[in-house]
Amino acid sequence: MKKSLFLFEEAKNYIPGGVNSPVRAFKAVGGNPCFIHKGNGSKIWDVEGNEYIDYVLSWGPLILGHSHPKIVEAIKEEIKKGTSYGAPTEIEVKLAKLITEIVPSIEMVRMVNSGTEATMSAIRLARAYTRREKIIKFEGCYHGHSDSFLIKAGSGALTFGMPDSPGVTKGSAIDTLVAKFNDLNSVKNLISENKGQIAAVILEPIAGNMGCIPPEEGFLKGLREITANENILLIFDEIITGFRVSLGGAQELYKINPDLTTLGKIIGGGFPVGAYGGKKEIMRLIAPEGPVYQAGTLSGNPVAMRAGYETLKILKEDKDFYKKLDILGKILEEGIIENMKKLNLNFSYNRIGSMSCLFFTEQKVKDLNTAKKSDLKKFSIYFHEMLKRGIYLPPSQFETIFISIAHSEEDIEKTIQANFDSLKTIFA
Ligand code: KE4
Repeated sequence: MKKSLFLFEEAKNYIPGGVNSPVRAFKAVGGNPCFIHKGNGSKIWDVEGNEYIDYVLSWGPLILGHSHPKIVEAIKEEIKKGTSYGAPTEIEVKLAKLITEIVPSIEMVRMVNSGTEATMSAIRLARAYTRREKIIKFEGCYHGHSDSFLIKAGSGALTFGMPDSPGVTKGSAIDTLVAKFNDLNSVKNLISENKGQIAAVILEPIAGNMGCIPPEEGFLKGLREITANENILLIFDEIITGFRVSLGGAQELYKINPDLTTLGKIIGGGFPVGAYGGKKEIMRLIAPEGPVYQAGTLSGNPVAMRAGYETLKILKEDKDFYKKLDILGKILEEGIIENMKKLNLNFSYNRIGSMSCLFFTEQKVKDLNTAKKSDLKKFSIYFHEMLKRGIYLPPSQFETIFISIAHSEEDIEKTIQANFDSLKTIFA
């Protein structure tokens, strides 16, 4: 770990916290981050040459695994022609068309460069379309770092949100209301307290940022009904779940039609991309067709578009893709559950397809409060025990592991064994 440590110390001189995104610094689990040298398929190697089976996959984008040959070839071809023109290109039209074909609720889509940009823009659009200012988000759901979302529940769930970060003004916090995931009544209360003032409800249809938490029976359907009745836009943030839990995302899995959807991660094939889309009637408000301004120097750049296009084409053409991913996820889940039985442990395990999370609590985890019951100290030890055994997990209890199609059954078996040995070391 010497070289990683040296690099981390060096990095801290020039980059806040030595990282370009906070979760990478291992603060939640202690120790120092591995500096990664390369990735291929399901594996990554750190700068010391240690090999890991990767369950972070760049926080979701790499559903095909690292350096998929077809993606590498396509990017090479694209880059040889040029990298960015700040002008329209054919490939961005092809990707937009493909997304609208795969996700019926998205009739039009605008490309941006990150998930944060996508959700920030979607909220602006919702406010313009409804001429209302307030939004409802759910505690524990993460939608990027724009001011409207760095908000925690105000005192008493019926009052306004409060800044969750210095630099976020009361002015921007006041328009964000915070409900509880899987609790329709918390939404109904906020709506009745703010009649006619709410532009949108935004959520991760399957929460991936407080560990993996699926929606309970009726939750999404109830949200769709309540928002439709109140002329509130329903925004599905599918930046994780889009093309992850099924080709058409969570909205296909649960058969719910949101008014707007935000995308990212997988649609960029490993390059910086975000997108927001939905009904033409709403999207037509976006400049230059409409008055709602949103722009971006590298939005729709041909390299990222090509990587995303080729990725989605592979997902669309392999009719068994998601079945294969789900089988891998099932084998891992059953192996971990079996391990816990052998060790007389009964921790909570949530899984949807190739998204899952082992919570260090025996409580059923269905929202942020129950997720917070997890023993974070034990999780930290588990994280490092698994790392020692060549398994690279997200360095936080409140994240989700991802499996790629490049993960082999051998990788999964090795992970199950490492899980048993790690749990035994901690709890036996
Ligand atoms: P970005 O701005 O990081 O591209 O996307 C923000 C975002 C929006 N919506 C959802 C559902 C997300 O999960 C994210 C970003 N996810 C985190 C971790 N789950 C990215 C990792 C990081 O912050 O470094």
